[in-house]
Amino acid sequence: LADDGYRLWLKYDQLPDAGQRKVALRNTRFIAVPTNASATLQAAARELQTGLQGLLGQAVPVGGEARGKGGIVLAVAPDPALGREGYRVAVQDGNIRISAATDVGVLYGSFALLRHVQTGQPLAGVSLSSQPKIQYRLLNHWDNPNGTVERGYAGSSIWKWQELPEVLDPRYQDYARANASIGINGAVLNNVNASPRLLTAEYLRKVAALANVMRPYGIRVYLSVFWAAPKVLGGLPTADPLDPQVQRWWTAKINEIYQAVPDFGGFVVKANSEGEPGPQDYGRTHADGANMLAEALGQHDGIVMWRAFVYKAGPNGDRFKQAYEEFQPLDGQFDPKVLVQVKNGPIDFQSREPFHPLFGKMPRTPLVLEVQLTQEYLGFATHLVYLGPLIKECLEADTYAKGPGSTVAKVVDGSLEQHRISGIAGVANIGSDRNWTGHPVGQANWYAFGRLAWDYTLTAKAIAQEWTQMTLTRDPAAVPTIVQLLDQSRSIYVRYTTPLGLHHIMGQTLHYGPEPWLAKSARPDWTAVYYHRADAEGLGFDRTAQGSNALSLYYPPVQQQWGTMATCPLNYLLWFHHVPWDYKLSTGRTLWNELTTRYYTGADSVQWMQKQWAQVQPAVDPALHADVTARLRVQQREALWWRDACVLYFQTVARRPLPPGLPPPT
Ligand code: GCW
Repeated sequence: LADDGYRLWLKYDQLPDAGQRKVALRNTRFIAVPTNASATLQAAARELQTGLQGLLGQAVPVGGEARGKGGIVLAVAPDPALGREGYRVAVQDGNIRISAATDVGVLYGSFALLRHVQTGQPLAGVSLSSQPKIQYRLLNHWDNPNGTVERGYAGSSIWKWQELPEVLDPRYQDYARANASIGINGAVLNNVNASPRLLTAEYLRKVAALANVMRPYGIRVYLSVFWAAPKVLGGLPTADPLDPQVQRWWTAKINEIYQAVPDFGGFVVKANSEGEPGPQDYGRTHADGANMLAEALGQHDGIVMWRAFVYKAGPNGDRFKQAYEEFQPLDGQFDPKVLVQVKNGPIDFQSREPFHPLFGKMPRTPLVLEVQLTQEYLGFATHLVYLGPLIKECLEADTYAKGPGSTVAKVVDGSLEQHRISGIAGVANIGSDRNWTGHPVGQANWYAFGRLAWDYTLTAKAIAQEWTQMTLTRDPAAVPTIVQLLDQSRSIYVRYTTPLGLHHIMGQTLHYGPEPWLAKSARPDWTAVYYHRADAEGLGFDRTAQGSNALSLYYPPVQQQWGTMATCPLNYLLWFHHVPWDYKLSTGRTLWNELTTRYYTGADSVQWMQKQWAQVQPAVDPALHADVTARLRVQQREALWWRDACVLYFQTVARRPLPPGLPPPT
């Protein structure tokens, strides 16, 4: 049977090495779970049983008591060193003991043990221990009640609202398993451009049904909120957060939600952004709005994630600065249950952005990092782009808030300011396509997000390797070839689309393909020429003191590094500087020559990607291999489209010949 990708990385196909299977079988003769085990422990035992049977080719019995030695024992025991969700897997009294302070910790430990076997590591003497660095690790679905997914490229929504709550698609459980296996512990079910419908009694029953499926897997459900719900659902004349009627409406609504979903996680709010209503409609601040919801949550164990993605039209403002200008002054005003959710980066999920200047500048507010897994600006589900390096780059960026080493990761995990709560969110790339993500390699982005949310010290490469071994092949020659391909893919994409810090020059309506010539739009800051500023002198957006001065939002060491053309890393150069075409870069080339060279080498590199992929053909499932091969063909064609469109357009402004050796655009 062809591999349709449905099983994701939870494939559990038999280990090829018979010797390894034999050793593993000696250590997994039984799975002992406490009697009266919770649904979570039962899920852990079931997963181990299914997984090991597949991997080792022999059924493993599940029972109440350890039957001597050579089995797996699941144990819940207090262990302050592990926190609420951490686990330990160790050999004890001749058994492999998976222990944690909570049931869900044991579940995470069980998945860790399976991953250990799946990636071909020996079971004898196994010793694993880990706990998450970030507390709320969430997927944000931009799914609408009508089944569409905003910026979704993998089919319609996986939530079949009209069939719920009666019909429970088995996919919901597989979704929960996949998330639990990488430590994701929350799902925001609906689009941040939220329909008020989700808050109706009718939909809350459906939400509750989904929550019931996810609960055993340690996943809580959350909802995005339509700010004007008290008006459109409650019939109130206002949605002013300071109006007592509005407050009462939300309190009652929240109580209703918790009746249906006792472990409901809380809310995400997009307010006063891109036309959405919000507290500013009533002269109130984001803090007024967020705090009202937090108060209405009362004693319930829920949080409010208030998005900082705001910007307004205006020819003189720099959109780069607007979230900062609106939110930074509110630091210290938010309720303890509120986190402010900040995108990577200051503009909008571009293929490479400098880190958002809010990180490190709101010390009294926990900040959620929001990354986009669905490839809105990175080639949809057609271009192969592994996002591990992108997410890592952001997390490792140094804000210098408290001196060197004050990374975005340390802001986000709360350690820099000793916050009580911390969170990270990935905008999901999941849809109803049989393989979940459209592009088979999109699965790696879901996987990498979960793994980094749990432990951002893992390298993007190590994660790519795990995923490859679990999902594509265990062939020792093929694995490094694929890992190299994944690891390079994002920088290649940047090269043939937006090298040297260019940004927001994509096709305007779909956000697909190049449109650097776009000069007119309903919004002055929504054109490509606004962002690249190409003119007879040069290229790039001057964000130094001579320009928009967005650079001043960062701490001085960052300002210093990025503040001059000579010291600014080439990857960010055109984000911050208007660089003369003939300016000599550290590569020895002029800007014009470097720019065009990058477009050409970037597009050429897609051929390299094709070759790498062709090489591993014997080691990968034929259907899956053919699928990726076909998508790479599109990618190759479109890399040339990007290259030619951008080079030819910028040439009309730069009026310079291509550097010697580059063939003319096709
Ligand atoms: O990137 C933009 C998208 C919008 C999205 C918005 C946001 C959900 O083009 O589709 O809306 O960001 O993040 O709010």
